[in-house]
Amino acid sequence: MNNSLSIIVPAYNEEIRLGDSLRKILGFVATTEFETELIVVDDGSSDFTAEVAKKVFAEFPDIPTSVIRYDENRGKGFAVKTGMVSATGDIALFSDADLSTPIEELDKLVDPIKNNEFDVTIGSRALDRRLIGTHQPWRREQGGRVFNLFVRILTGLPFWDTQCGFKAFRMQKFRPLLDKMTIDRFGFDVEFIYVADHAGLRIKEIPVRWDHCDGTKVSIFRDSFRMFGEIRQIRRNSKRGEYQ
Ligand SMILES: Nc1nc2c(ncn2[C@@H]2O[C@H](COP(=O)(O)OP(=O)(O)O)[C@@H](O)[C@H]2O)c(=O)[nH]1
Ligand SMILES: [Mg+2]
Repeated sequence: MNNSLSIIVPAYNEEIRLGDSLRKILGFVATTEFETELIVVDDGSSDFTAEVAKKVFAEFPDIPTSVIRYDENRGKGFAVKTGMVSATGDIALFSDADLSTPIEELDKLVDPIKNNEFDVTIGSRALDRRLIGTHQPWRREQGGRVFNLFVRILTGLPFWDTQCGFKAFRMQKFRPLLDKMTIDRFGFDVEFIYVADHAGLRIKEIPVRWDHCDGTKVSIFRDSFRMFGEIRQIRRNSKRGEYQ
């Protein structure tokens, strides 16, 4: 099995946080022996996100990189899917633009896929809370717990944190599932996991480090509300057999 890697970074109005993160990722990639490409998907930003990415990429001419941009903001899920469609790696990993999970954690997710133990690995903040340095604001963290409890009850999935922005996929197995995905915003993680589980892929939740970064683009009211609706949509889709 081949093990080239695509790293996908969805980015919405990230001109401030993105440059340093991309330099960290590319610096890390330069030290690894694996063939790796880096894809930034600019999710209809109204700032200089794409320009920042291109500028940093020009500093690392030896590493394959690309910037995908479209003009309308479609949501993190849509951005990640767009990156995956164009990814050429055997394994794809997506990471938040703020590197709340440091890129050095990559091996924890990628090695079990390389070793063919799992097909999908999901970073988790719930399994070992000692790995959390800076916590999310209290309300956000509690909201996350409630959300994950709902996810467990409503989907029957056995995971404790579906929302960490750090996940990896064996693309030969996951790519055929991409066109079943319907959720473009923050509920997409749950749909990814639900559909992968349904298709019999082997999924592992793995504790990773996490340091909350200020500058969140998430609105706790608008986005939580939407996310609960998205979980219900997943149940509806499933009942209608749309994930078969
Ligand atoms: N909020 C938001 N983030 C998006 C969107 N599209 C892509 N993203 C990216 O999704 C990632 C997670 O966002 P972030 O604000 O750090 O979330 P948080 O750390 O969970 O508060 C970042 O890389 C964003 O740039 C979008 O439409 N809205
Ligand atoms: Mg963040």
